[in-house]
Amino acid sequence: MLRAMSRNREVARVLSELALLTELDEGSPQAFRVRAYDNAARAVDGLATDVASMSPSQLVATKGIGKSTAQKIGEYLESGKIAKLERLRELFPPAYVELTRIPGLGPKRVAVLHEELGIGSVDDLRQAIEQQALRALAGFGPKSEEKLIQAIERLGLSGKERRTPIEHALPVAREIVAALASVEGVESIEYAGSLRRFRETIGDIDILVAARDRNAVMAEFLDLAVVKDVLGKGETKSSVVTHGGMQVDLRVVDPDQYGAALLYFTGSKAHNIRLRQLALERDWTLNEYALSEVESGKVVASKTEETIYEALGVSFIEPPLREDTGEIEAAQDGTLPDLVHLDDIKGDLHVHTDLSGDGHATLEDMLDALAARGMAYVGITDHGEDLRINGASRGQMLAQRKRIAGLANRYEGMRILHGCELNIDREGNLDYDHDFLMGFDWCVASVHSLFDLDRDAQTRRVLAAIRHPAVNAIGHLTGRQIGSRPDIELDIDQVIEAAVATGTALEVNCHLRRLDVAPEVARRATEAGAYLVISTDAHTVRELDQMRWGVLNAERGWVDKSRVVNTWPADQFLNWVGAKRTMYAGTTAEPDLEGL
Ligand code: DGT
Ligand code: CA
Ligand code: CA
Ligand code: ZN
Repeated sequence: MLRAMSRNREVARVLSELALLTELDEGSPQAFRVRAYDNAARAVDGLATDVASMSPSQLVATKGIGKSTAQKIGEYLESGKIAKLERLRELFPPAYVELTRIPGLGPKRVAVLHEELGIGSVDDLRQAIEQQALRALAGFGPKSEEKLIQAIERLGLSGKERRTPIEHALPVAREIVAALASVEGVESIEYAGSLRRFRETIGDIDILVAARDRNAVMAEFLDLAVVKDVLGKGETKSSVVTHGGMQVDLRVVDPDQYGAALLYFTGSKAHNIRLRQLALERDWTLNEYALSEVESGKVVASKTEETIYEALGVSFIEPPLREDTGEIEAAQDGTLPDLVHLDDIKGDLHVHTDLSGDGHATLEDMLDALAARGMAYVGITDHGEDLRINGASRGQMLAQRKRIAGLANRYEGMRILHGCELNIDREGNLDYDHDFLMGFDWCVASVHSLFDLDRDAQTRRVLAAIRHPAVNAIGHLTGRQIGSRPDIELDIDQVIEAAVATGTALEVNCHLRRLDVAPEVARRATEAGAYLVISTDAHTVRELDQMRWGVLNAERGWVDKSRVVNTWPADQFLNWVGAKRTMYAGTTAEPDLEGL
């Protein structure tokens, strides 16, 4: 059978890898070639046609793809390899790449550590620090040793098993699933394990296939371009390692057993153990093949997860909840939250256009794409003036407001709020001035720098932003970047309390690198009565599709749909937005909200 799917995702992933490794090689993300590969990755990912069907001249004619990159794409499509990439992979294995993500390091400093001390992994670095070996190097001292060890610990990077941030694991899994879905005889396919539960870091990728003929899909799997080494191959299970250093397990089961296998391999282990106890109470057993009677072996349920949960007398539990943190009890009592799903989302309230220095699409392109996604209301939130490289001046903001007003008729049925992403400075001050801020329909305020301030200082500045009448939401609250930047230290309880008191939402940032607030914070906040807003923070049209990841992150936080303001109908949402502003109507100076 011919492969119906396009190879765009695969080629985009290869170009991104090439950009990353070139950055390590050349020492700067601004290097010309790094930017060229990055732009090309974005361009290929956004293509409407299959990159594999395009001629070299069509490739070069595509915006974002230069001549030399087009050649590399051609090389890859023809041979499955890019010579330069192969060379860079040798130079920079995955353990080395991980080192460069540690805050305070970076390509150049890691190169020094590698040359001077032979450090090639986080564990090497840890040992060297314990032996106080770094301080002998120029540019390093006892202080940097201490900072690095703290970062390693706060990010959970040391130890035997390297875990991969979901940002890097998920695209690989989706690419493999897409590639194998069209193989002859495949009836169902999904990724399972921690990835399906949407954990923020992934040990290994588990892929499950239902097929009557196992050989075809197994052969195709071992032959994928993403595979570096085969660790083991068998009739029902094979394991490989990708070029990015991730292990992938593929299991092929009989279609009749797919539900039982999916349940088992989705886990978590703790959740499985609890389910098995429920089965035993009924004199049944539950394993990866079926739920069945102990005595007779007769199968009670096995084809779908739904039938197994039903037979066990509990309601269906969505994968992100399966951690044995109360979901079994809640499913027995019928008290599971009414989880939010992608089709509940009616608005995206954190969207950048090319008015932000790091935005890539025009206002009209973003709005077209939002309208195509059926949004009932949106907030355009380019950076405020304080982010010097990226932000917009007052004049630019006012011009944008006018432009939006002029577009209102073009997007009937979609209310466009003119907003701003404000920067919270060291003291908690925001961009512009009070009156100018009150002129926006909607504001998100976020921390973009000074991640090292102490807990009191961080908490104080975030509270100040929450208490500002123009601020409707706090963007990416903790500033974390999974696997590479720890969350800022904050008194989360105080933040939640102030959010509740002022009617300010906490954002669930959908970017896979952020997923901020984290599920635990989302759970605590909503239990305490706070509202959330799930926002893409898109800087490209493509990133608008990230909404689904924020939704899954909120599910993992047990968030009830009613707590998510952008699931509300437009009227309810707009009333809520207006409420905080009118609370302070007529005030000319910053009101003192300390007492709230
Ligand atoms: P990871 O890979 O460390 O991010 O986490 P998981 O949850 O993907 O774990 P993994 O890959 O070791 O196994 C996949 C699933 O298989 C796991 O979530 C539950 C199931 N499983 C694995 N080992 C056991 C076990 O010893 N007992 C039970 N009940 N289930 C297991
Ligand atoms: Ca796994
Ligand atoms: Ca596994
Ligand atoms: Zn933003």
